[in-house]
Amino acid sequence: MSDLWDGLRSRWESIRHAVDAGTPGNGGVRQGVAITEATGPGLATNPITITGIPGAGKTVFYEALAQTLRSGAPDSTRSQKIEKHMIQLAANRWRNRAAVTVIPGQDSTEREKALDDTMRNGASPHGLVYFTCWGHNRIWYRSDQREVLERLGEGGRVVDEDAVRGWHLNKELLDFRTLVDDIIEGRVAERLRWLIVAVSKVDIYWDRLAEARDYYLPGEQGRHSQFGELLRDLAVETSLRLAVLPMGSRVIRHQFLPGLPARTSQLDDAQLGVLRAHFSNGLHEFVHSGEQGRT
Ligand SMILES: Nc1nc2c(ncn2[C@@H]2O[C@H](COP(=O)(O)OP(=O)(O)OP(=O)(O)O)[C@@H](O)[C@H]2O)c(=O)[nH]1
Ligand SMILES: [Mg+2]
Repeated sequence: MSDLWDGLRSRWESIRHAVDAGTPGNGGVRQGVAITEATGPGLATNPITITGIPGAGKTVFYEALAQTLRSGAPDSTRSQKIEKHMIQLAANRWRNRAAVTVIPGQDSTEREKALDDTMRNGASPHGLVYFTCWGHNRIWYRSDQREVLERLGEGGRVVDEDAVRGWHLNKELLDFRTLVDDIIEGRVAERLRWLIVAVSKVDIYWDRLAEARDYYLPGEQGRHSQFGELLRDLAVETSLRLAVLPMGSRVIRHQFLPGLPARTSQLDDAQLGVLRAHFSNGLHEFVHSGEQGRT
């Protein structure tokens, strides 16, 4: 078991080195994996679901992955509905399509319906990308921002960026716990073969990347966060292929809450390109192996 986490950690570290160097490097990245939006008719094979709590970066991630994000394009807004896409993955002579579904983060009937349609009642993706951002979630509406500010400040407590991050991480943990329990107990995604935890928006906290890594990736015996514990449960109780990959999709400043200092991106577009290349590589690996695996 510790081999698994050691392998995932060394992959994470090689990606970090490659980003610092500003080139894809040889950190296991296979040159020439290209992901683009598929056009024309084709079979909807390899269903992939992207899920995670609101404002984690799912919608923008898809645009970065499929390379449809234009520089200077307006920022995203809160997703109200399920977003369905078809991508083409290509590496050397291997080509395939994947149907990608992005579930909106916000609790709503639309979200429940999206989960029913993609993950419950016999429906199941082959792959799941669980989207996280180490507590740098965007709170979309001012009324919600005010509410969080008030709740965190109760009793005269100081509201700083770590307090806000903690708030989001708690919500994320509850969401991921429900998902993990449901997967293990066979209530959702019965035909799932792999799960990638995407640790996104790393451009905002590149200077604290090791802390984020230790939060999301189980360490040696007894050294893991509650999130890491859930991943261990998945590794023990299921035969899913697992990965934890850093990602950055777009250089955008992050404001935790009004009144707190904004954080600007510490990476440039070329470095985000390196992250995308590694993520695309990981996705290709899993889709490819899933195709050869169980049916
Ligand atoms: N700096 C930075 N900002 C990002 C990144 N990815 C997303 N964002 C910003 O984070 C905010 C939320 O991103 P979305 O992709 O819309 O979030 P979402 O997960 O789709 O949110 P819901 O639609 O509420 O489920 C937007 O302002 C994005 O521009 C990233 O990698 N780096
Ligand atoms: Mg969205």
